[in-house]
This record gives sequence, C-alpha cells and structure tokens, in this order.
Amino acid sequence: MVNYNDKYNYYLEYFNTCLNDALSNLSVNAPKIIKDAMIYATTDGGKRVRPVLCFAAADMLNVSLDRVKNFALAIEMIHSYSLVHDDLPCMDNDDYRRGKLSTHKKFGQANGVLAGDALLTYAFELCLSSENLNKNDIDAIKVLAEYSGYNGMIAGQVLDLMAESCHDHSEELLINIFTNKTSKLLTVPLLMASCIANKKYYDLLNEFGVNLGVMFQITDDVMDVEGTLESIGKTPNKDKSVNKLTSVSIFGLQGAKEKSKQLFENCLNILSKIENSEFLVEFTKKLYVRKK
Ligand code: GRG
Repeated sequence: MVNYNDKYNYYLEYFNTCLNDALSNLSVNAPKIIKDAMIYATTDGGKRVRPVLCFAAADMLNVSLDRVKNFALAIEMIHSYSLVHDDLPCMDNDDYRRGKLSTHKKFGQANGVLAGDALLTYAFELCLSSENLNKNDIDAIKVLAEYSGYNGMIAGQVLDLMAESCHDHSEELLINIFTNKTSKLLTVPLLMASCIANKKYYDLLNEFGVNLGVMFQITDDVMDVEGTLESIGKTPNKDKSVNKLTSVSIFGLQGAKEKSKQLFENCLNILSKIENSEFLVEFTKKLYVRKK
C-alpha cells in the first residue's frame, strides 16, 4: 500500500476540492443567507470520516474516486444537515459544533432548519447530476435514501429522543439506536462504492459498517464524559444532564471502553475477509483511538 498518511491526505484534499467546487456552483439566484448557512455548516472542522470511507472503499474495489465523488459529497451534506438539525433547541439544543457556533446560533433558528433541508436536497441533486446514470448509480442513491431516511438515521434519532423521556433503557434499545443513528451513515459510503462495483463485498461491508458505527458512537459517548469543549468542539457532559441513553449509562465508562474494543476486533476480523482492505484497517485503528 502507498503510505497510509499520503493516501489519507490525498482523499481529504480531493474531497475538499470537490466540496469547494460544489459550494461555488450554488445558484447565483438563490438567497445569499441560505447559501452562507450551507457553506458554514459544511466547511471547517469536520473530520470527513464518511467521504474518506467512500473513497477508501472505491479505491479498494478498483472504482475511481471521480466516479464516486458526488456520493462522497452527498454523504457529507446529509451528515452535516443531521448535525445542524441535531443542534436545534427542539433536539439536542447545542450552541457549539465543530469548535464554532452551531448553524442556528449563527444564522437564526429558521435558517438552521432551512439550511439542513437545503443540504439534504442538494445531496440528492448532486447524486443525480452525473451524466449517464446507470442501474448501479440508482442502487447507490436508493441505499443512501434508505439509510439516511425514516427507517435509518431518522429512526435512530426518533428513538434516541424518545429514550430521554423514559426510563426503560436497555442494551437492546441502545444498540438499535446506535445502529440506526450512527452506523447507517458510516455504512452507506461503503455500500455506495460497492454498488458501483456491482455490489462486491456488499454484505461484508454492511457488517463492517454496523460494527464501526457502534464503536464510533461509543467513543463519542466516552468523549462526552472525558472531553472538553476545546477537544471535542461541542459542549461536554451533556448526556447525563438530559437522561440520555448512552453506552456509558448502560455499561459504565470502563464497560463502554471494553465494548468498543470488542467492536474494534469485530471490524478487523471482518476486514480480514476483504482483499486490499489495508487502508480501512489503518483507518479503523485511528477511529478506535480518536480523541475528537
Ligand atoms: C435527521 C432531524 C435529524 C436529526 C439528526 C442522528 C442525527 C439525527 C444527528 C446526528 C447527531 C449525532 C450525535 C449523531 C451520531 C453520529 C455522530 C457521532 C456524529 C458526529 O460525527 P463526526 O464525529 O462529526 O464524524 P464531524 O464534525 O467530524 O463531521
């Protein structure tokens, strides 16, 4: 493999170029404030985990980055919209995100809602803007809609919010929430690349994404307890104050870390069955030890 860091930096740079192009192509006729809010919500601070997963899977499956670039953009737009809406007062009510004011704090609540809506719809506009869409593209766009929609990420968010006002917290409910709220958006970039490669390794990548997503969310829960505003870019210690169902509330801090280790090992085990997965192995290691 070309050096891991070189590849990672290449994916990031390529993504940032694509993102700048997509954002500078926003129609001149659209109101400036909505474009400014969309740009604010998608630039600066994001780790770009989902686009990197999309590019890494494409590379691994011999699909060019250019072929999946609109999918990588779409996933990051949908992810960013979910964060903008999650920060609204009617949801998690957070004033900070990615180390800066959350979008609704900067542009007002109505524009926060609308910027999220605009990013979601622009994601699908981008996916459909490639010339000569074929059956593989349609499969990829369908899985994006499913995994981010009412029976995917949104289902996870609904259950997550409902759990705040009940005390019937269980491990089963927790895993259901994490699998939908977090794993779905981390799995879909892998699956979209797989669709373009005629569904190669589709089921294994799905299984990998589920484990990776739950591991990722446990780390997020641990960081809520151990992190600071500076390190995590958002308000720490929020989960306990709102009776949130988290891996720490179910397993305890140490138990959550052990669960994360198990999931990390599952990820490596699944990747060992996939050819050319060295980059994904290294990336998974980095996500396992991440502090932000
Ligand atoms: C769809 C209405 C609606 C609401 C949002 C799931 C969700 C629904 C919002 C996301 C909030 C959240 C805590 C999601 C869990 C996944 C997660 C840990 C997101 C943070 O992802 P990172 O760390 O963020 O990749 P950056 O800022 O690096 O892009």
